[in-house]
Amino acid sequence: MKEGLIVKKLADKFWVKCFQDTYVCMPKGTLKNEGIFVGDKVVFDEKLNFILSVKERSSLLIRPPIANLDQLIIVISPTPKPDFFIVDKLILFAFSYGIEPILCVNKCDILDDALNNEILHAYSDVLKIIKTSVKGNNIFELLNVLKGKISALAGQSAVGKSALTKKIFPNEDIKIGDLSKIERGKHTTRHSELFEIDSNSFLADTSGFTSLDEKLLPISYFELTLFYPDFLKYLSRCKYRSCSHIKEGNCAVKDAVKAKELNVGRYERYKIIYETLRKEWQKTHG
Ligand SMILES: Nc1nc2c(ncn2[C@@H]2O[C@H](COP(=O)(O)OP(=O)(O)O)[C@@H](O)[C@H]2O)c(=O)[nH]1
Ligand SMILES: [Mg+2]
Ligand SMILES: [Zn+2]
Repeated sequence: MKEGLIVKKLADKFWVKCFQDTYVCMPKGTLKNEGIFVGDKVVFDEKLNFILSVKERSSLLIRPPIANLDQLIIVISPTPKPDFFIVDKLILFAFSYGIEPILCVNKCDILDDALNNEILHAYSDVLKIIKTSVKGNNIFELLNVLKGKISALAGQSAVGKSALTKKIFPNEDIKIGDLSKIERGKHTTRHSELFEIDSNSFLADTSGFTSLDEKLLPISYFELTLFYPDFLKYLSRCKYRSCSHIKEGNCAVKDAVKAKELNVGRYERYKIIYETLRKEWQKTHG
């Protein structure tokens, strides 16, 4: 028996990495395929190539479906235009599972000041921001944050997740999409795979998406503000300690939005997510 890390899953087969060796295994007995994910640490029989059990997880993301992530690298780019709703939701998914989100602004070879300022204004108090350009051969900020961590790239289609991955792993068979085809809704990254940078650093490229359902967030509406570090620093100046920053008077967050200290778009998206979560809660709690 050995312990290993699931680095790839295809149909009913799992690639289990154990030091320098990789074993292609199947789950044994009552273990179900659907219950094992890339990123899982497993106990396996190296002679019979059976996975015997899955170790306890620190987290399991749904989209992308990867276990035990340390970091979620949320990739955006000037084209396609950032969908900040997806960004906000990915940040919330990461925070709520105890995964560190990092914002990676890719294609900075074509980034203009207006978008750059918008991104900084909305997110510099929320998470670490790095810049990359595959075209400009500039990925060192990304390489830096990947050290010693299990990370996944996530975000919209065509922002350059696979191009970044290919840059780091030139020998791997990674498909980079043709922008025009992807815009017609074709996804090029079909399965998740953890690529090894060194024995304790791994990176997964994942398929992009066009939307993300906030109803899947493991957060109740009244906890939502706790996952907004940029709002939290104003909370002590709101009149009510449980201020939701929506209908209450004397709200320091609303004042900060008016004063353009806080980003209006980020606040408007917050209200929409809050409302969805509130309705969800009412459905289940009457
Ligand atoms: N200008 C520019 N284009 C890029 C950059 N990175 C990726 N692309 C292009 O963006 C398109 C989509 O890339 P891909 O990696 O497939 O995106 P994914 O869907 O996020 O995996 C391809 O045409 C890439 O060549 C970059 O840094 N600068
Ligand atoms: Mg891709
Ligand atoms: Zn408030």
